[in-house]
Amino acid sequence: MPGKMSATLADLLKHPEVQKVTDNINPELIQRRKYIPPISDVFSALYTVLEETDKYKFTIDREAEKQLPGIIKNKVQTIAGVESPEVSFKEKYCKKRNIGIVFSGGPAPGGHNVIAGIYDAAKAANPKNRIFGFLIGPDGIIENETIEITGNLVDAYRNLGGFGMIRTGRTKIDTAEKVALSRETCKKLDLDAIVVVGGDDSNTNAAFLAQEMADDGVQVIGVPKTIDGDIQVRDADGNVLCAMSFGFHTAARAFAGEISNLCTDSSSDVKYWHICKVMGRVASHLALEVALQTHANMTLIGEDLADYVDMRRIEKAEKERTVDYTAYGMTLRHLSRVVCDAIVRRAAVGKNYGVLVIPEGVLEFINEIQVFIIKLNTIIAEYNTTRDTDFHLNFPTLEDKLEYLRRLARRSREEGSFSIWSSRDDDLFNDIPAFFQEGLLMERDSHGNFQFSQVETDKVLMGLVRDYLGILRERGAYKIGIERAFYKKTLGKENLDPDYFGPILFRNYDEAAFLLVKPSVISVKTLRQTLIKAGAIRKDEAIPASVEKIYKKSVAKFKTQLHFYGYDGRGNDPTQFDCTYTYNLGLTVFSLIANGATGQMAAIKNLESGFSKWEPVGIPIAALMHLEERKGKLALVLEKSVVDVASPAFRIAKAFREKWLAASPGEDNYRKPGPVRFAGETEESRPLTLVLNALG
Ligand code: FBP
Repeated sequence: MPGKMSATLADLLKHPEVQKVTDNINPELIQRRKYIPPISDVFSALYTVLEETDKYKFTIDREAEKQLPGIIKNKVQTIAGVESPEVSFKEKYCKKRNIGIVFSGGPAPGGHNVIAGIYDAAKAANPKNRIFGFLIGPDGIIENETIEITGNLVDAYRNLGGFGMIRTGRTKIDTAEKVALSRETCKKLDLDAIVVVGGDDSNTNAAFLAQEMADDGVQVIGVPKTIDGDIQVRDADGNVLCAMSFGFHTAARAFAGEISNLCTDSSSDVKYWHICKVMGRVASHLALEVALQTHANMTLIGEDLADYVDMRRIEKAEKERTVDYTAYGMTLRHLSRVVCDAIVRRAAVGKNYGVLVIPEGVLEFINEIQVFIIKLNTIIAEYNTTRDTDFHLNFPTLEDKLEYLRRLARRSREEGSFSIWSSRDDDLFNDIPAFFQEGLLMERDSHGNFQFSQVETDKVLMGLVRDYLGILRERGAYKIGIERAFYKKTLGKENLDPDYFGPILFRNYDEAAFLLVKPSVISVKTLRQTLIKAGAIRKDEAIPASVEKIYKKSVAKFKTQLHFYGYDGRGNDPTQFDCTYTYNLGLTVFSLIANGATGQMAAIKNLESGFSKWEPVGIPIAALMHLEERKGKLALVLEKSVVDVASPAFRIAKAFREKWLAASPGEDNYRKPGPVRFAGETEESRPLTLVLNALG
């Protein structure tokens, strides 16, 4: 500005407004940290007691009985508040304790509030209680890498997302050596209890640690964490004890917010199909919640695909008096056809755009892929154990790995008893694109799980979709419907009679609101031939510009944008639901510890109802365990809870499938969940899946 000197950078940097807006601490953060989540009534009392109940029954696995004798008889424990218990109880409850806490597995919003809950309850019981955080996951226990968690540290992380305070890792304490080292750490820190905040595998690990450490007097308590939502606990009669792991709501809301924005963009720009892969390496809970939150045009649910039965194949086989095993579960090819059908139907009403949600674990539910995953899991695990070396180190390139598989196929031809990898497996595997072969062969995680987040599931499926759409285009079946009014207006501008050209150009001119160019017209050349044949133009005459324009508008190009929603949502700050849930979980953990429990998982019953009905409980982990194939061997684990296709949430979403696909003239039916908001009125207080499932 003339006559006015601009401020020097040094002056600018000193300016209070600059300092304010460039500070890491902004008003949002201050407000978050200050928020005090409501606590369940029982925790308002000075002390809490545990009451065992026989109300819940479990089918106990024989192997669990054998391997976990010390905790297999544990029961569900409810918590009650007491104001003035006996002196001996008070002494036990308030005795000085050292408690270690570890995060295990992927981050999930709310973890810091679990720590805050434990810290607040522990300090209230006895200010001398000390809480230690194991750094970077279970490695921190094995290697005795800890920090003491102080009040200031807790305050800095209250209501904040991520696991930044002590970080996390995926190591499993699964060998005698690691257990011995962990035991040493407990001794050195004089620990009374360890709290394992983790998913199904980590809670499994917690149960084994509880068994191992029982004689040392170290209690072990698990906490159900995972954005995937696949830790849900019911007893044998179907009574829900834990409706959802923490972190699920926040991640689902974050994904839904982003995907809803894509719905808005897609229906504005009308040129892209947005392909959204969402985390959930096995279960499709996140995808289902996103569907309910956004009403995206199409959401695949893996569990639904596995449930598919091809009646035509079954009938055909019955007539031929055979059994067709391929009739059960959907094949990848079939799935791609289903997706294509939806795309073609939307295009026919002028909507050559949309939003497709794919759960990252969808391939786990596709029979032929699942077979490969299991076979390769076994081959890799067997290779590593029999040779005490690493498959991936010894076979670094894809070609090396394929060569090893070829050797196995040769062996199966020579030795009749060797069947893990046959020539047929090898042939089928070689039909798969190289990037997907690489994905299927990639390193498993420390629990032996296939790492779906590393595989471009969406690319595999969309490759098939793209190929088949190409075929449909050639056949004249994939076309963009032209709005009748637009057609009339366009031809009118050139003074052509739309009713004359209509029946020549379109296959549905008589009745439809959106006109479909005849399947035989698949190029300007075939358009020309059609017009000549109908006598609309002479051989030497040009195609009328408006007619050509209409034809070109009907040509469907399949343009996609791929998105992956996972790590971003996982890093979100928790919703009020998750803040409250996790803080109360922390209080529950301390109550379990102070009352001497071990081998239990802290949980909140009635999460599906309003907060006033929440009921903190301890759930016996050993009673939930069963045998499952892991790293090629049967192992005792906690069962993952996948989407129940008979649940109200799924059935309702399925009932709306056609509406949300909106393959009919008119508006789409998108829903805007809005961003995750912390202050003010929030639109919903819990996951929609929970709300709906509570109805059934
Ligand atoms: P947890 O089961 O440990 O909570 O992790 C789940 C998850 O978020 C999955 O949805 C995803 O497939 C996986 O973590 C990604 O793992 P990583 O962080 O090792 O890439």
